[in-house]
Amino acid sequence: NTQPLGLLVMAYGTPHSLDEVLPYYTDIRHGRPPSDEQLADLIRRYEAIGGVSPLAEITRRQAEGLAELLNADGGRPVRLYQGMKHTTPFISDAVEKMQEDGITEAIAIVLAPHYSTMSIETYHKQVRETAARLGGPAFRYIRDWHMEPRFLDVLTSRVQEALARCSDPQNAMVVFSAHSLPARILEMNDPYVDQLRESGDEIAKRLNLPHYMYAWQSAGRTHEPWLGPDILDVLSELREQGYREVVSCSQGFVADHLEVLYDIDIEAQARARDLGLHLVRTRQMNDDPAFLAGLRDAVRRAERETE
Ligand code: FEC
Repeated sequence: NTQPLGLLVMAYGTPHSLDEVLPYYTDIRHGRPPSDEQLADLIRRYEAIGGVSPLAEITRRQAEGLAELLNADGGRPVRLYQGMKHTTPFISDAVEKMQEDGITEAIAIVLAPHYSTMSIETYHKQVRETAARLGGPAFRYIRDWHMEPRFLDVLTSRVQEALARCSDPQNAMVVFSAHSLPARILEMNDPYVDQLRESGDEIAKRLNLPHYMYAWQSAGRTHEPWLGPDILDVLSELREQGYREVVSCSQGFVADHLEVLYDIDIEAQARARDLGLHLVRTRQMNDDPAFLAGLRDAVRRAERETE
């Protein structure tokens, strides 16, 4: 087939300026505007990381880098489209553009490794609904890619590199984290928690880690219970247990964005400092070509599996 395969790369999206924080936050909250206090607090967090999040730029580099690798591997050429969940260009805009451009077959990938009905599935739903309304393109969906070998290779080296920055790596605790979700996913047979453990256990096995555990971060500011333990509480408990050094690996995220630059680098670091803990964060994937090669493999595999 010589017609290009549509490649829809999706990510969370971030406000392009502080003026866009209100519509962005309202979209995240399913159309309910935040209170003035909530809005001010989110603006304060963006200001603390420099005014805007680097996420939009990193997503662009990741998507373009992935398309470049795919167009250089001798396989079917791809045409890239980018769709964001909460800001422009929205997922539905991207799917409309694909249909207008005459793309009939496409692959959809989300820039987050672990699958949940409350995360990845909500992206897929938007694609499915838009494509159904327009009568195309036909999509194949990459559900998860947390066990993609080249992704795990990079993650392993990132943890290794962070441990090397500890003064006593054998006695440091490695804390794997991902974005928390409402605890009701536990009653929904959702694979999210198991997938986080699957990739974390694999890294631990490869590095023969003496101390590692799981925590959740960045829980939403709502009244319902969220998955725990929260990484901030974990830091306090680890100090009580006698740990002096912690490596934080936010393996559920692949870019430097608010939830890493604020929630870990500012908030968790402040907690660690108060406790007298040395906290070292693993570097994010961003547009590392070795990581993008893992995504390329995932796309080609999805293409083969559904042929
Ligand atoms: O750098 C940036 O500007 C964007 C950072 C960002 C990423 C991200 C990823 C995920 N989220 C996930 C789930 C939820 C759920 C709620 C929720 C709320 C927020 C808020 C901000 C925010 N998220 Fe996010 N998320 C990012 C940013 N997220 C800001 C709103 C303020 C706050 O609570 O802090 C709760 C919604 C509700 O109220 O109903 C649920 C998941 C991911 C990782 C997977 C993915 O990337 O899609 C899951 C990046």
